[in-house]
Amino acid sequence: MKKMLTGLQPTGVITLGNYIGAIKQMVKYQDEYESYLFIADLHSITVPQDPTELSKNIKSLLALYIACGIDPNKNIIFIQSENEYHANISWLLECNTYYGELSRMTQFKDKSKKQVNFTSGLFTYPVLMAADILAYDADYVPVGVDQKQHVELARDIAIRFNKKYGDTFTIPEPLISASGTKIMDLVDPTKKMSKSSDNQKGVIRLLDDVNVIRKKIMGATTDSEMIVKFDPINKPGISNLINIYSAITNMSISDIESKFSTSNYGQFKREVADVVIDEITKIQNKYNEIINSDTLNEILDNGIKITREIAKKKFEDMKHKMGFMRV
Ligand code: ATP
Ligand code: LTN
Repeated sequence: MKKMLTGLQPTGVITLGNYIGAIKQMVKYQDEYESYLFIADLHSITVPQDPTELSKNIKSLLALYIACGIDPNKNIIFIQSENEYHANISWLLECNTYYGELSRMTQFKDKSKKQVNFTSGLFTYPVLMAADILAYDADYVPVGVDQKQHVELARDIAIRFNKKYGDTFTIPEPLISASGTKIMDLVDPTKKMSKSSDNQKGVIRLLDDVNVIRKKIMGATTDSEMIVKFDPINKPGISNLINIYSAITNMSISDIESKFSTSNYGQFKREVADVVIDEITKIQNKYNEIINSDTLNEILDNGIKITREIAKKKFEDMKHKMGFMRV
């Protein structure tokens, strides 16, 4: 059975973008693949985190995974920092990754610009991500397009390591949602909808009050043309709403254009809000049911037990091949 793996950072309540770009993909394929889903808490500290907030966000993200339809019986779910082998493997891979390669990562370029003083962890972040993926020989990595370059780097590192030390890793492939969707900020639709965005109005979070969600969608930036037509260059706001509607309802872009051909933007936005709220209400109900249950700890105990074994084996294999042994 092919393996699939992904992780999300506990950097705040996840957005509709995270849900559509990563989680929905995991749910869609959970019956087909052996699935690993983790909380990338080690990645989150590449930018400053408040410790109390961080622990809360970790728990909340776990509950949201389940609330979004991730079945704990079909997925191995764990916390990255509980598995010490990820950081160990990452170091061995770091010494097989070039400075030039990491310098070309566009996320690093963007995120480092936003801070006066950024850490070296922000720079080596993609290597830890490669370790997460390669430790489990994942075949597929469901991510939003913004992470594609990192998965490609993981491929390059795996190919290089295999060539140098012999066959060790499966070469992973990014799994991008069918429409290649990147959900954009509702206020500035040229910018990715991001968990850590400063402008709350542009970001829909899965735990937002539904009335707030409706207000955000009704207030989304559009254009003056008044035609519901997909044209990301000239009509980024409307195209973003079409993408959201399409991802939630599974309707094609052209069917959506026909359905709303005689609607004005207000009517279209109301319908987008209806389908988004319907989906998010189900998620919130499930979340409230499980957030304080013991099941969450049981899921994590099971996950760490399984994944520690697998990652340990990979680490030992790498060490052996690299010459770390007594002779
Ligand atoms: P941060 O703002 O902290 O960088 P983020 O919102 O970009 O967070 P991540 O935790 O980095 O979220 O990403 C989790 C997953 O969600 C990744 O697979 C990423 O590609 C996907 N993702 C994030 N934002 C979007 C978006 N706007 N559209 C589609 N997919 C997205
Ligand atoms: N870098 C990713 C989170 C992440 C991840 C991974 C995704 C860490 N390790 C391994 C897929 C596979 C992000 O910021 N979204």
